[in-house]
Amino acid sequence: MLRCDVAVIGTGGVGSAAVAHLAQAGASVIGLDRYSPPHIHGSSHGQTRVIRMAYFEHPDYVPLLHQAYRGWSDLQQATGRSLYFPTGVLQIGPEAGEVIAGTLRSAQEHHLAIQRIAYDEITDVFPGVVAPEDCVGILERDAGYLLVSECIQAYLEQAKRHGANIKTDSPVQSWTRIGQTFELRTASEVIHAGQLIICGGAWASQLLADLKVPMTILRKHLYWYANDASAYTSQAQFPVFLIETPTGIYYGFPQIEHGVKLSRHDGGEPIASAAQQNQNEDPADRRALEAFAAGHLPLLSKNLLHREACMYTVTPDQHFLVGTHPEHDGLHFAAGLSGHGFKFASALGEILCDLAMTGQTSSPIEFLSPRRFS
Ligand code: PYC
Repeated sequence: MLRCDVAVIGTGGVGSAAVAHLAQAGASVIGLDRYSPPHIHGSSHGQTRVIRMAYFEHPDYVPLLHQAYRGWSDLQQATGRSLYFPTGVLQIGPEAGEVIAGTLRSAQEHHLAIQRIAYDEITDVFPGVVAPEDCVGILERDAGYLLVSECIQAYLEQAKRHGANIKTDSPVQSWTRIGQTFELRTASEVIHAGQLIICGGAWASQLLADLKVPMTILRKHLYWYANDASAYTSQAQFPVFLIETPTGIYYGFPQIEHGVKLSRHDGGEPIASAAQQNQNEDPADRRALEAFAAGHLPLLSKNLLHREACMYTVTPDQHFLVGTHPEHDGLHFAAGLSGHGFKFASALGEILCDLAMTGQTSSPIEFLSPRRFS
């Protein structure tokens, strides 16, 4: 039997950060993952993730974003890797829509620098982008993208350097509480841990079933198109973008290596469990995305170079579940990241480390407590 101070189930974005922070804080830590991260079976793959501060989802995320930006910068410095690319983020939508109204609210409440771009100026500033009618643009310059697999690799390197034991290809079959100890079973091992952290991504709805918060797992598709025009390159100052249209919210990135990555943020195909995930194409999703591209990114090639599928794990209000389990005081979790969580992984890893090491955190996470559903 193995013993440790803290066991972490799931070493994707948040779990790898938690393991690294715990190991650096001097805890004996075992990180377990059912695959070998970074991998394409969960929610932390697909080359890039958006990072932005004027957060349309809710202004309460902004303090956590300050912490997340600091965390990514520390990780870059500690590992010498380039992880964050400040290309700027351009958001376009109706003035009163979810994206623009929410972004303006966060920017105003937190005094964040943003630049408004009128509808008829958007194509002048960004040749290659045609905004939906009657929409406005907001450019946030101190925003951009993270390289997702590289972030996970960097945290896992840091974790190992500080003595963490990372067990890959080790699905946790069960966890139970025995007195003050958590007992975890894999196919070949029993682990006893003083504290348990669960960051199981799409597997969280099973691992945290007793939270009784319904989480919907959605299959989502990522597409990379060839780029014959210089318009969509970061050399041409092309930013990450997110566009709210009458038919959906689409987003994409400047060209990186293989091409221009595009995806749809809303929608998605519900699946009963993470075990049902596969890499199959969804022709209707692709048709809708290509109709969006034809209308709003008219210089983009129609040549699809690459495609991947990933999963969102969505809570009823699309806000995260983070904190200490209401019935198990040594069990901490980050779950239900609802398709917008990766950028927070550096902050959430640090917060989970604080909770496991001290039982508290100074980060403002009360709004993410699962108690809001009870
Ligand atoms: O987290 O900003 C985000 C995002 C946009 C689309 C998908 N995720």
